[in-house]
Amino acid sequence: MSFKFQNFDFLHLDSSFSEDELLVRRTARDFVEDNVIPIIEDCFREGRFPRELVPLMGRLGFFGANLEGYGCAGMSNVEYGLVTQELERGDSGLRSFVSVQSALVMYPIYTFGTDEQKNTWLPALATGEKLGCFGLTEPGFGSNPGGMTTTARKSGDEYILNGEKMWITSGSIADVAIIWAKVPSDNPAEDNKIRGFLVETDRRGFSAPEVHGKWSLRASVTSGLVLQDVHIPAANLLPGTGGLKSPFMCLNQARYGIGWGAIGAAMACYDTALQYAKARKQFHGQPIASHQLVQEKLVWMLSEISKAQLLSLHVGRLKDAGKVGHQHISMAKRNNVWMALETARMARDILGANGITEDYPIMRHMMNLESVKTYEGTHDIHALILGQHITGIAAY
Ligand code: TGC
Ligand code: FAD
Repeated sequence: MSFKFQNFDFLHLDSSFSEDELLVRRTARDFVEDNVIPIIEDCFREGRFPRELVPLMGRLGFFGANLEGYGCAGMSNVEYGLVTQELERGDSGLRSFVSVQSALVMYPIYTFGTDEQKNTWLPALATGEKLGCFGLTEPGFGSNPGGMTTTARKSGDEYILNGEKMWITSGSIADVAIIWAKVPSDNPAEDNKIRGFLVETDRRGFSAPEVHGKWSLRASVTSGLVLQDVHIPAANLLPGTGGLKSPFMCLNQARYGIGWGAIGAAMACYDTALQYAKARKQFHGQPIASHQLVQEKLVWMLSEISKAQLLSLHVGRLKDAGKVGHQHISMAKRNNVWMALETARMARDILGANGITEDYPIMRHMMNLESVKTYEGTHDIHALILGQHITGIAAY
C-alpha cells in the first residue's frame, strides 16, 4: 500500500511565500508526483539513475535555477530551495543530481569562468544536454580537502593533471568535471595554490569507475575519477579560482539547497507515518494514531519539520538579501539533515514491520539521508564550523 502525499502547513507558512514561490513549488511538486514517485522505488532497487527525467527537469528550469542568463531560470534562492525540497521529497538522489549540476558545476563556471567558458557550457548544462560533476574529495582527503594531492602542472599552453578523486556524484555520466587541483609554482607565494579546472571527460587519461554496492543514494551515480597525465588547454583553468575558498563558495550553494531538500525527505516520512497511523488498527480495533506514544512521535516530527522550514526560509531570505553567512548555511544543513534522519527513524517505527519494505518510501529516505548526513561536510564538521564561528577557535 502507498499513500498519496497530503500537503500540510501547520504554521501557515504558505502565507509567507509569494505567488511566484508557490507556483515554483507547485511545478516541482507536480513533476515529482507525476514523474518521480511512480518509478523511484524501482530505480532505487535496480541502482539506476533515472536519466530519462533530465530533459524535462531542464525544460522546467531546475538546473542552475538561481542563476541569471545563459538559459537559466533566474529564480530567487527561496524558489530554488522550494525546488530542492520537492525533489528530495521524491528522492535524495535526484536532488543530489540537481545540486551537483547547479551548485557545484554551473555556479563555479558562472562565478569563476571566462565569457567563453560560460557561453560554451552554461546553456547546455541548463537544458541538461550536458552533465557535470565536481571533484574535490580524494581517497585520503574527505573532511580535509586542503590536503589534496591532485596536481595540475603548467606546461607551455597546457596543464597536465594527475591524481584521484573519490565519491563523485554523476562522475561516470558527466561530460565535464570541475577538478580541484594544486598548481605547483616556482613562486613560493603561489606554490600549490588550489585552482579549479574544466576537464572534458573524454580526454585521454581520464576515467571514472563507478562505485557499486551502495545501500544509500542508489538512484544516483557515484564514481571515482582517475586522472593520469590528462592534458588540457590552459584556457580550461577557471581563472577566478584561487585557494580553498573557491570550492567552499560552491559548497555553500549546495549546502543551502540540501538544508531545504532534507525537509522534503522528512515531509514524505511524516506524511506516510501520519496516514498509516490513522489507518492501522491494533488493540480493540483502535487506530494506532489514538495512542499517546504514537501521537508524541507525530508531534515531534511535525514540530521539527516546522522549525526546519522556518530556519531554511529565513536563511533563504537572508541569501536573497545578500546577508547570509556560511555559518547560517551550516546550521541549516546540519540541523535539517539530522532532523530528517530522526524523522525517518521515527516514521519507520510507526509503520512497524511494514516500515522496512519498499512499499513505503521511508526506509529508502532513511538510507539516503545517511549519505546526506556525511557529504557536503559531515554533521560533526558543521558543528565545528559553527563552533569556530561562535568561539573564534578552530577545533578541526
Ligand atoms: P580554512 O582555513 O578554514 O578555510 C580556507 C579558506 O576558505 C574560507 N572558507 C570559506 N569561504 C566560503 N565559504 C565557506 N563555507 C568557507 N569555509 C572556509 C576561509 O575563510 C579561508 O579563506 P582565506 O581567504 O583565509 O584563505 O580551511 P580548512 O582547510 O581548515 O577547512 C575547514 C573545513 C573543515 C571547514 C573545511 O575543510 C570543510 O568544510 N570540510 C568539509 C569538506 C566538504 O564539505 N566536502 C564536500 C565535497 S563535495 C560533496 O560532498 C558533494 S555531495 C553532492 C551531492 O550529491 O549533493
Ligand atoms: P572522513 O573525513 O574520513 O570523516 C570520517 C568521520 O570522522 C566523520 O564522522 C567525520 O565527522 C569525522 N571527522 C573527520 N575529521 C574530524 C575532526 N577534525 N574532528 C572531529 N571529527 C572528525 N565529494 C565530492 O568532492 N564530490 C561529490 O560529488 C561527492 N559526492 C558524494 C556522494 C556520496 C554518496 C557520498 C557518500 C560522498 C560524496 N562526496 C563527494 C564526498 C563527501 O563530501 C565526503 O564523504 C565527506 O566530505 C566526508 O569525507 P570522508 O567520507 O572521507 O570522511
